[in-house]
Amino acid sequence: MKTRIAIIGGFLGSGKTTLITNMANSLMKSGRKIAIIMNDQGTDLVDSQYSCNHGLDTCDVQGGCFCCRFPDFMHDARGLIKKADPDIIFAEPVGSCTDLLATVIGPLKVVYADAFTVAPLMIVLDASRALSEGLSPDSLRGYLRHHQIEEAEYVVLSKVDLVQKMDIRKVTAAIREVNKEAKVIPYSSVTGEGFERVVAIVDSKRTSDRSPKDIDYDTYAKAEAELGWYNGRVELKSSTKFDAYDLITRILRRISSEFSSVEIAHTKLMLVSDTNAVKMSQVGPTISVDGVKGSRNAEGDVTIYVNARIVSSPDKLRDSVRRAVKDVLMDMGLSPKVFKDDCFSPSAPKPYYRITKKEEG
Ligand SMILES: Nc1nc2c(ncn2[C@@H]2O[C@H](COP(=O)(O)OP(=O)(O)OP(=O)(O)O)[C@@H](O)[C@H]2O)c(=O)[nH]1
Ligand SMILES: [Mg+2]
Repeated sequence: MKTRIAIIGGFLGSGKTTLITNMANSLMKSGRKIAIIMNDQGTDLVDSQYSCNHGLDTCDVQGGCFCCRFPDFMHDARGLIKKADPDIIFAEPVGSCTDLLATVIGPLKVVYADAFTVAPLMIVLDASRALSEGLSPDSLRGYLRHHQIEEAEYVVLSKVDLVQKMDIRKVTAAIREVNKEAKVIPYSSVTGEGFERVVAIVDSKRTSDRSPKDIDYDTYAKAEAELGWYNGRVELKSSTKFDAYDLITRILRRISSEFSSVEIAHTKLMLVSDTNAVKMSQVGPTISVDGVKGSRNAEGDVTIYVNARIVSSPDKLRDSVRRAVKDVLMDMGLSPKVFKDDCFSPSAPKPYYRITKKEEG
């Protein structure tokens, strides 16, 4: 039997991982077998830790996006099928990635048609950010977000709990100007609005049938390169309890004091200790907590993953994040045993396949 793959794309911090883990948990309760493939330009990923800590079968494709590392993506998918024979594999591409119809869904439909069926492409769009920053393609990041919406088969308009009803209508109208065919589903992970509708589409037999959209790869590459990409891992031991929420909030505040909120695409930290696991995020000006396990108190062996995607040179971003993490740990009387990190700008996307409708036919 073919395995169903659901690609959940959308810009950095829009809510993809939250939606995928919620859907995976809900579908597993209804008896479906679920697996997840995460994706990032670097290593030490908050998202993979987050879904693993939810007890979900998770793999990740590291060091580049699904489109550039398509054979790794297929290797992971086949590994998950062998291990757990899932009914549905959720795949979360890097948030700065677009052209997914041509470079991920196209190859799945043409080259791997015997093994997989592909759900319609879902793009998650942060309603509060769409409202404050608009959907114009004129800026570099705007170009990426605009293309993501252009190719969507469903736009999951997330975080509607943070905006007024009339603003939801305003953003929906703006989405329709970009893409008349896409269905828009207002959704909130906080209130549960729209969730069942999204799950029903993933769990249906509907398949992706939209044609790829034109794209200028030079602009796409420039838009990705505008971002600094920091991934770090800190390990320490603490014989006394400390407040993980307080530690992470202080680090997020320190980092954000050095950048404007529009520059902060997404900074996320995950702390895993012997007694708890906590993820916190900053998207634009908004900090939110995603508790996973236990209380706010951490103790024993502690690992902290730090992933920041901010408009910045890699050098400035590396310095800012390192200083923030080291200073806050010192202020709280904690000393790292291991501190590993990497910071870069994503290199130009070079998809392994790019298959358009004509080639499919
Ligand atoms: N208020 C509100 N917050 C949300 C909603 N969905 C997600 N969030 C929060 O937004 C933050 C980012 O969510 P993620 O799921 O990590 O976003 P992502 O798209 O996976 O981010 P990247 O992987 O970095 O691209 C988290 O702190 C979530 O709790 C929502 O519907 N409402
Ligand atoms: Mg994510």
